[in-house]
Amino acid sequence: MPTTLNNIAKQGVNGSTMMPVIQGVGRAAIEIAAVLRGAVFRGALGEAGGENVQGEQQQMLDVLSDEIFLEEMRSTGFVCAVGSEEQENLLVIEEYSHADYLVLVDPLDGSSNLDVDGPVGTIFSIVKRITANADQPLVSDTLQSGRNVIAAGYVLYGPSTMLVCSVGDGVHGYTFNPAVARFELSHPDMRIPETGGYYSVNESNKDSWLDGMGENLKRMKADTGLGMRYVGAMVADMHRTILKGGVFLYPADNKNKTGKLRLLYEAIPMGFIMEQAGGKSVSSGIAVLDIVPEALHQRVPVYLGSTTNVDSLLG
Ligand code: P6P
Repeated sequence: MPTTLNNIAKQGVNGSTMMPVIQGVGRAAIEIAAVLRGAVFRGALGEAGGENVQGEQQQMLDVLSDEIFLEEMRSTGFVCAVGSEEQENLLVIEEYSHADYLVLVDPLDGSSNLDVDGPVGTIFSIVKRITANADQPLVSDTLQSGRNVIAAGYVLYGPSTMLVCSVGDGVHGYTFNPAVARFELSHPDMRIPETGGYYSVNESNKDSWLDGMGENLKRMKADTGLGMRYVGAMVADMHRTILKGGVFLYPADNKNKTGKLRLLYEAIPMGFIMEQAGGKSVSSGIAVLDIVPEALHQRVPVYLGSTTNVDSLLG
């Protein structure tokens, strides 16, 4: 009998409470994957005509994925609010505003890959509310360091649809099996290799990097001889880094002086996964998971990967 997402209930101290929420992520992933695969026939590729809070052109599928994800979080009955890359403010789920958990999400990460049929993903992180259940959840409920994350993970929409997640008891990968329309355990206990793999970065920015990162990368490349792979979707680049080893980085630069990637729904969930897989996650000299967030859409530089490579890169 295959192992399904129900297996999460047996993992660590938080598995049983996290299983229903992660099953909700799984339902959203199945629906988003179906929408992506049929988008070209429904005229759903391309821009929605507006900008998100990030000042980025929203794709129609960004908007739809955000709606699907919110609806599935509502249907769990355990989520009181969602902080989304696509929404300026915290979205309170009114009928469950007394529930215990908040979810941070990048509903469709790397959506600029969509019109070239490239891989995209969903990134999520789950925290327990700080406000009393009798009160309305607030943005302050989301501003918790990664050390308070209860569960996190990502969905990779590639040749297969994979849901990779952790409830603090290792990292486990589930692949969607279309024959039975469910996720089945395919990559138990994922661990990042200590050596080998690739460095993964948008090297076209290197002349504008801050913090001497251009020299650091030049030194690391000479020291390790790593090849380079870069997809431009964090989920795909991170998934390869965890499976093959190496380092993924997005330094601060003259255009994004505090970094491009978002702390709450990109860096923290991916840092949580990376540390659970035996790797290292650093930003501006400290562990990503030790940063205390100050704003819902805060951006940070990120350096995530095999400990030896991250240490070699950052000196
Ligand atoms: P660039 C996608 O927009 C994203 O947020 C991440 O998924 C990805 O790692 C990064 O930005 C790509 O940025 O500047 O290389 O296109």
